[in-house]
Amino acid sequence: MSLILWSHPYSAYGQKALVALYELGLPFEPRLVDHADEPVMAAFRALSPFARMPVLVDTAAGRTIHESSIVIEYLDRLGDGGRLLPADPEAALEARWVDRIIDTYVGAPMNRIIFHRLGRAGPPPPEAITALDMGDIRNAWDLLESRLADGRIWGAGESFTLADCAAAPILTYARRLVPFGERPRLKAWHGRLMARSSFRRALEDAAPFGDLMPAPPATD
Ligand SMILES: N[C@@H](CCC(=O)N[C@@H](CS)C(=O)NCC(=O)O)C(=O)O
Repeated sequence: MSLILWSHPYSAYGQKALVALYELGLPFEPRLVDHADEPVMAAFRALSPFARMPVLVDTAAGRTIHESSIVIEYLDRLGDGGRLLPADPEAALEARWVDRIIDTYVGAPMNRIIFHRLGRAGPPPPEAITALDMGDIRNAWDLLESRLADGRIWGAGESFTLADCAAAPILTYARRLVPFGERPRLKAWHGRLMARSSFRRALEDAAPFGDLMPAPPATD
């Protein structure tokens, strides 16, 4: 086996890469990023410039790949190609667009809020900063709700792509900070993501770690 995935099963971005691995059926060896294990963390920090997971190491190719979206592009090439990044350039553009919106305006503000709540990112930020982060997530919900108005089944069209790998875990966590509210298409898409077997497998991997999210479960 030549692929090693450095991650933690509870990590949203780690799950994003996991969903891609399970979709493509690629064998890999999971390597746990265990914050309590200093030698493991030293090895991880040496691999990851910002100490962020996931990191994919392809030992056969002698390559280390950072950033979940790039990890998925790389995995898609190792698979049959043209699946998670569609071969059609317009469809690929849409998949990348949805992925960027989710990463930049949902995942990044979500992680800022979570890491401060967990006490892992210095003193709490001023309320105004948290309000801006929540506002970005709310705007992203509106944008995605309107993008889904064309009746697409998945995030970027009729096939499951990079956009859905990103959305499955990140929407699942972020809706606990900013509820979906009255956005029926977003809710229905998330329901389909929750039922997808690749994401169910990723959630099963995370289950032994319990619920680490510093926010109440979604009720909407
Ligand atoms: N832009 C990065 C974001 C990765 C990221 O923020 N990962 C979080 C986990 S979800 C992380 O590693 N945080 C540091 C930590 O948990 O120690 C990507 O797409 O891979």
